[in-house]
Amino acid sequence: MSEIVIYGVPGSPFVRTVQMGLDEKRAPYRLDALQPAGSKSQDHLNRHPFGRVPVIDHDDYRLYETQAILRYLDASFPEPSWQPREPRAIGRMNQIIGINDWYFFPKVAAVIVFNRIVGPVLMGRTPDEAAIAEAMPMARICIGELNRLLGDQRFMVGDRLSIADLMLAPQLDFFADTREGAELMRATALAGWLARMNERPSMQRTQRPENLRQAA
Ligand SMILES: N[C@@H](CCC(=O)N[C@@H](CS)C(=O)NCC(=O)O)C(=O)O
Repeated sequence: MSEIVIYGVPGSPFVRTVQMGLDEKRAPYRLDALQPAGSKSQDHLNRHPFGRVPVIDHDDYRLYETQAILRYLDASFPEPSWQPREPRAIGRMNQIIGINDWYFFPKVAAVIVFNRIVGPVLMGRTPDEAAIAEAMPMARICIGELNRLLGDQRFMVGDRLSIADLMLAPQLDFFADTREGAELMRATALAGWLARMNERPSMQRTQRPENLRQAA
């Protein structure tokens, strides 16, 4: 299998999800690292007209949208599968991916992680406390729901790693480094799940750059 190229900003949770996925599948890849502003460069807009990361190139096949990339990787490297077969488990996995993509990332992480860590570290910005406070009700709903859906399972859906775990782990690992995330996740089953995910070599080998790893 030829090397897959990931275009992405190091430390971006969606990029880390794809890195983790490739690491889990033991598939060769290379990260073509973009600067944060690079996602809006013309070169990158030619790859991804919405100006986001990640994008992958696999030979002459180009793909963006993280969950689509993971489904492609799972189809290309079938064992072990990341997708359950039982209908209710499939529904649950897709529900969790939707919570991440529609609520947690855009309405919580993109506000709280950005204001607490990314903005101050990479752009010298002062956190917008009003924006953080405004995001907190949605943060409580997201963490409450994800914790409820996890319940006492080992992984987000049953006893095997799925796309839901790969989508969420980099997001919640970053969020847990903010004071709001740490507080909301304290003593939850979700914190135990994150600790188990953090023991995986795929998490350890895809750490955020050091400057984005300091709790805020
Ligand atoms: N729906 C996209 C979301 C990707 C996304 O929003 N990535 C963020 C980084 S974590 C990004 O590209 N941000 C750059 C920007 O908004 O300019 C996916 O699943 O890949």
